[in-house]
Amino acid sequence: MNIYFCGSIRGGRDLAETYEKMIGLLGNYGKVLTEHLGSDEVIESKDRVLTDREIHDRDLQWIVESDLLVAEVTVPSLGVGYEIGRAIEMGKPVLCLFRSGNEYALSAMIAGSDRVEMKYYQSLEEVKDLFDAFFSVHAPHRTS
Ligand code: 6IA
Repeated sequence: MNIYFCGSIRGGRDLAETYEKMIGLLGNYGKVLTEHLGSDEVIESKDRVLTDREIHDRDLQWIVESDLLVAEVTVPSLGVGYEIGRAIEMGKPVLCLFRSGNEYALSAMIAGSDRVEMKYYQSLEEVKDLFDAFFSVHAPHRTS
């Protein structure tokens, strides 16, 4: 099971720690292709040497290779929105998570899409339950 996790980079790193924790949880269900998203150091060291074109093409190829996509959508990010749209067009299951009770407003293009599973959370405990529910439908026979 290949999992593509999305979280804001140039859109803002306010929730970087949350991304890191979500990536840790997702590791229980499969291989997270975008493990670097939780760590500023890794993004800086690995991706500074890549051009924007190389980052775009590599990430898109990873979406192709993924079985599904999980996006943390609280901090607005053009890249995350773009990835969600591309994954939908490829027919991949998409889970979007928005942390309730903060200063950010969720785009109607995500909140209003019937092609994403839109979920709201406040704690990581809730996120665990949301992952269990999502993966029990989309990866019912997983072994890890
Ligand atoms: O528009 P954003 O930068 O917030 O888009 C973030 C999303 O696009 C993430 O879900 C990533 O999958 C993807 N993405 C954007 N930039 C990168 C990147 N390097 N490395 C990997 N994935 C990326 C940017 C490095 C730079 C800040 C030094």
